[in-house]
Amino acid sequence: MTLQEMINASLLAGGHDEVAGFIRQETQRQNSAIELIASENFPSDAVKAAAASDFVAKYTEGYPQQRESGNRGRYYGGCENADALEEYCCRKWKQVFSTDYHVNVQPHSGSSANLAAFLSVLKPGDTVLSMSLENGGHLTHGSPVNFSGRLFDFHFYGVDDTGRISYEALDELLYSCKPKLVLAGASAYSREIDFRRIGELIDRYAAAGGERPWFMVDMAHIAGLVAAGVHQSPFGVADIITTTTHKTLRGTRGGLIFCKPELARKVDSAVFPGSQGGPLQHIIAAKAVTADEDCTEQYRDYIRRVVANTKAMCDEFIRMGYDVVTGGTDNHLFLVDFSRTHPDLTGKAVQNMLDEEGITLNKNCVPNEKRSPVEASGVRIGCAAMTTKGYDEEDFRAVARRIDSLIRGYCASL
Ligand code: DSN
Repeated sequence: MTLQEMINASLLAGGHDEVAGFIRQETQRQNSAIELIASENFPSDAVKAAAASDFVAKYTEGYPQQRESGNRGRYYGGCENADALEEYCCRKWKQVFSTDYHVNVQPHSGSSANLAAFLSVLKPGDTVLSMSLENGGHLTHGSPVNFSGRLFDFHFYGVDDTGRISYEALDELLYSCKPKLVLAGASAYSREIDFRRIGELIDRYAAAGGERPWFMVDMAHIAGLVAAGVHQSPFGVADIITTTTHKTLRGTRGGLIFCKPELARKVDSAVFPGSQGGPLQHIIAAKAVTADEDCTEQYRDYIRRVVANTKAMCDEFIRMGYDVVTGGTDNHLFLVDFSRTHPDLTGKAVQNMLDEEGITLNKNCVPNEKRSPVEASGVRIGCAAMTTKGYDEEDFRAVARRIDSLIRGYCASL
């Protein structure tokens, strides 16, 4: 019996026919769709099994007894197994990134990780410099409709006319905004981010008399590439590093925070009791399994295939005459910009049209976007999920050609 069949049988035995039906339909959708959302992936049955374990029942506010930050001790009895699990999980994540940074595995999500990271070193109203959402940043990096933009004074750098991060603009903003924290990381950026260069700009600013800002990296999208050594690592450069565990790391939905050892106490306190109560120990179990998997050569090989597949699909779009932002990709995603080649086509229309054909992706703003984010002039395409399903470079080229044919048909029908 497969894991999904066991889940289905348990739900039916409990009389939860409707919920079982929703889950069966989602399984069928995931099995039949071509999944190109760059932030999604398919975790293993082992990850999903751990997430469904008896740890789901355990309250464990606090931290394991052996905690290097000094924030130790739980507020409930019966935590000896949770302690052992959480200590194991922390050790394994340090191994994934070959780092001696402190790690907190309790954040429920990327948003929770970022909130705690901000609270660990910032006060409300402090100035932060980050990449704008319109240019490929994250919602929790200062959007005015998000807690981040409401709590802190965000200023933004972005991309230049070629679609690449403008490190020059970032440098100028350091001097004009005098931020307390510089944040790097993106959700829709296809090129390697030069963390060392940002660190050097901060060093030069501090040497010129500026108060040294904290350097934080949200590596949620590219964490798997960092783990596999195919993207520049922020470890050793950034003070605080956050990530989700469900994108290229291919685990359960969740968050992690890494920090330099001297920030360990502040970060732990900002997670609990600062911004969260009881951790999700069943999800920590699933994160531990994810870390087990991500330490392997098999996983590193998977990531290398993700990068090769993404390049192959991206090159096929370029060969067919599409504009790809920055003219290519270094990672697991790329952006197709329709504004010159198909001026009447919106990202939203392409997303909806492809949805009906069983191809799942998301609309995305492009540099110098003229439309609202709800319409957008481009789409974001990621290859991590379908590489997990076994697609190779030729499969991805074939999907690119199918998308092109569907777009041609759609445009002809307008
Ligand atoms: N919402 C996630 C994404 O799709 O990239 C993280 O920002």
